[in-house]
Amino acid sequence: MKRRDFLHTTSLTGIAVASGAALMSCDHKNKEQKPVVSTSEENEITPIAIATWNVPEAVNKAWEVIENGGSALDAVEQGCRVEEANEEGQSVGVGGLPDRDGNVTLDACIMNAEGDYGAVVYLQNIKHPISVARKVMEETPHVLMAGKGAEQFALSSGFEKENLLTEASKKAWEEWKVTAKYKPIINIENHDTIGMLAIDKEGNISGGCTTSGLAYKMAGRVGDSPIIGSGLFVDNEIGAATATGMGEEVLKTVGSFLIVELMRQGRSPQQACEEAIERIVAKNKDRLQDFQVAYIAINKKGATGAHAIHSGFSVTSYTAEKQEIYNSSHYLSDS
Ligand code: SD4
Repeated sequence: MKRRDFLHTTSLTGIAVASGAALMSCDHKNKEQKPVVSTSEENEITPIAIATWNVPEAVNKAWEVIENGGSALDAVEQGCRVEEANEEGQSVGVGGLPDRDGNVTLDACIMNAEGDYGAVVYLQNIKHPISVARKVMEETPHVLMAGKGAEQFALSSGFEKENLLTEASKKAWEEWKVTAKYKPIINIENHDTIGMLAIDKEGNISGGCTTSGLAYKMAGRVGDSPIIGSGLFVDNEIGAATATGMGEEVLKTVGSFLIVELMRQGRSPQQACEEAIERIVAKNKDRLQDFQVAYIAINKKGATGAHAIHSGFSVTSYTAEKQEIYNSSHYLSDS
């Protein structure tokens, strides 16, 4: 048993030193983060809000909802909305980098503790796809809506039509067009697609995932983020997982569902994330330098895991005990 050994990249207010957090030792190379085992007793509830990347405002918002007794579903929706509205985040919502034709197209999904799911893909002109996804889940007989139909549904539900292409993203796209080389790069930014998982005070789990997808993607391309089981999966009996990075590889391995199923079989969230990354690694040995994939996961007890192919993947996590941003462990030693 050792104390947590997280690499803190940012110091946040209200950070409390975790006391007595049990750790599992892990022999995989390059661990920066040790798997966390919750301090909670078997049936104790450990509320948490956790998200991919360095997104303290979003996670703070989700945590506020949880602290005030709100549902995990409200928490993830509210948290994701913060990033969707943030013009500086160029991979989510307004300000997202466009496809190769200059159109910002958004993908998002949400899943609640009952196992209900709603999603939108290729949605344009609407700032909050996560909320449209929730409406699809709660107010239609469907789970997944695309393109114009999704936009019409959003408009008829009271969402406003807005221009999502900011000057900064337009300029970046125009610069890209000079060479127009389509080569998705390893994303090691501190800020990207947001996948968020939460447990509320009732112990219920929900998740959300929202993105503008890969920059300069082919028109019509949809990634993993809005697809149930790939970008996100929640099973209230077991836990939840969400993904970021090269969606094609996550889709091919149905990564988030895989992680939840591995936890069902007894893996810790950390072990499950590592195994899901290794599935991708095994099939891509000679092109690992070309892309990043990262996962985060929680189990029913509030234990967490996070693992990526490359270094540089950060995780933001709030519990009553601790608020932190840390770098996940990663598979490759040379990145
Ligand atoms: C996608 N997974 O569209 C998303 C992109 C992403 O960090 O997560 N970028 O493939």
